[in-house]
Amino acid sequence: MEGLDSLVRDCEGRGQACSLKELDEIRIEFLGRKGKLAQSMSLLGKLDNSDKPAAGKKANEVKTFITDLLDKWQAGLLAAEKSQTLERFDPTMPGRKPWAGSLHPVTLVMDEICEVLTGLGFEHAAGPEVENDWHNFEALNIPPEHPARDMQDTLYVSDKIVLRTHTSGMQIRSMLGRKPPLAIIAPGKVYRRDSDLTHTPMFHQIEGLLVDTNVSMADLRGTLTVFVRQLFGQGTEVRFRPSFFPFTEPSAEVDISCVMCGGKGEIHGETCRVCKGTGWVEILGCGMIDPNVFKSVGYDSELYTGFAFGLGVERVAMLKYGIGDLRMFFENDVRFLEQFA
Ligand code: 2NM
Repeated sequence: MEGLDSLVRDCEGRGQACSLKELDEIRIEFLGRKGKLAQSMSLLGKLDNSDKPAAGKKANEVKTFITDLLDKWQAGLLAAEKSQTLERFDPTMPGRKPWAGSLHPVTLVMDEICEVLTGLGFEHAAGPEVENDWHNFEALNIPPEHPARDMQDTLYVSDKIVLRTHTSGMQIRSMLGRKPPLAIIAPGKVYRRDSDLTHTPMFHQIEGLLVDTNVSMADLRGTLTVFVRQLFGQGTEVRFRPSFFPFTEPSAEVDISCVMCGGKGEIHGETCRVCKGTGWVEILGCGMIDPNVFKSVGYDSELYTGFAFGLGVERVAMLKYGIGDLRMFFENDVRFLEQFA
């Protein structure tokens, strides 16, 4: 009887048991098949018969008591563990947003440019990325020996089939299909055999074309000035420099005041890295359509004149968003892309 009482005190004394694992060990120690209670019970057989009923009853009470005690501790430990994890959850914290896709910066800029130009009255044209020699070169006054046709610059599919090196083929198709007046834009992927820090074999281009009677270089200047100011801001300065393209005469390149330094050429006394200190950045090429191009599509160059222009979308996106490395557009790193959501 005394042994049973001390068993209860012994077990109560373990109340500081701190882990569920320790509690399991205590349960085995007291209630296991070879545990302390089982040992005490095995002594019952040696008692006088008259003492056996009372001792048996007592042993059962002790067993129930210890079982209840250990169950109570276990419940307490489980509750404590739960409060360490689940119930530490703070319902006032902002939730995790589900992942949402976003448009690629090149797509965003392409859409924006197209929106400005359709706002000015240009219509959308579309055409194939795999183009034949005539639409990509011949019709555009690019003769057979021109360096642009070189294997070094153009990706050939076969002798007379190329991956388009510009979107002009679409404009040739449009001119073949209808008469002036006509104002179209041709956006899309183009391919060149070029790959370094500032060139990729595929990039995006938008070209515009307008043909009518009495179209002049002044119309070209006015249209492109309005266009770049809508794209880069009304305060943007624009200048035209003489240049050369086989499909236009005269030709020009258009610079805008640097989007980074505002045309000053320096920021906080340091040379601007975007315009290299010149205050200007090149944004597009343009010109008056060469009569030979009109001849290719059967337009009377005595009756009609027109202008065209072309720009690289990645380049515009880099200037608009201040991106210093062209490769960012093609790596598809989500940490880069999600900034444009
Ligand atoms: C440019 C620069 C100048 C151009 C010409 C034509 C076409 F097909 F109508 F003749 N489309 N685009 C053109 C003219 C493109 O890109 C720098």
